[in-house]
Amino acid sequence: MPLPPSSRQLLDIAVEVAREAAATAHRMRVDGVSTVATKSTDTDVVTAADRAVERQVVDALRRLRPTDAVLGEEYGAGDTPTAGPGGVRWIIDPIDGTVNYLYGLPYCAVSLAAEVDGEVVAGVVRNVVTGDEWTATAGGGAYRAGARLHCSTQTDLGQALVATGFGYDPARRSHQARVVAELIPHVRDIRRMGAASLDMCLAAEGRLDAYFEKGLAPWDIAAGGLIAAEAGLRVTGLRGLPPGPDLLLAAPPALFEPLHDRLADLDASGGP
Ligand code: LIP
Repeated sequence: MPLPPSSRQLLDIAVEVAREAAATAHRMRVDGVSTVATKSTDTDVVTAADRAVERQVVDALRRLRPTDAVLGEEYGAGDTPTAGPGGVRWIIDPIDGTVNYLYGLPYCAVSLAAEVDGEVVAGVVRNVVTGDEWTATAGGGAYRAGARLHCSTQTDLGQALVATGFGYDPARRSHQARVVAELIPHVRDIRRMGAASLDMCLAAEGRLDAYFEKGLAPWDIAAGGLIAAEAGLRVTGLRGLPPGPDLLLAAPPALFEPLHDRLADLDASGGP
């Protein structure tokens, strides 16, 4: 019975595959991309690159680790096997920040994580345009360009730069906008940049103080959430829940409680 792969081995595979995928995404962006479909609403777009990149990632993972499972944004689990006990499941966002990618804005990323028994143990987020790359292993820290990352040490919510995002459904967006409208007088400022994984990576290195969003999918959360947690951020839902579609909050220890409580009071995890 072969030994299970180490987190380091899984990260090495993730980085190799993500770099090749990001190169494809960048090349397709230079060549010109267009929307090929929409999903939940007419602004929730899918480009040919989203689909091509996910197919490339899955094909690469099949070659390298043929018995692993996958979960991708565009093709789900495909025909890959279910990950049994101790098995590996790869969680793929081929292009996080798809609207930015479609508009040629340099804030979009390939996000790839390895999960074992429900725990993300390795993850990589690579900006498709800039080549900036963040990595982490569970218990092994978060890194960019060889430097270990540490989150913000900000202690005053009123001085905090807080990122968030909005869903695609108009009714949900109205609720989210109301939350932001009530929050913004109590923080330094808000940033909405359009890619959850990159927002969590910037929070991991203190270039944002905190991040929250309702409506994220597992592929938005997996790699960026590990990187944020390994950099010292608390990554949770509200009221003791784990991070998930109701809400993800990533905040440094000193800001967590005041920001959590204000978001709970504003019903940030509620609404449509
Ligand atoms: C995006 C998220 C972002 C959110 C966007 C969108 P996608 O993911 O990363 O945080 O605000 O609405 O959901 O759709 O580009 O993979």
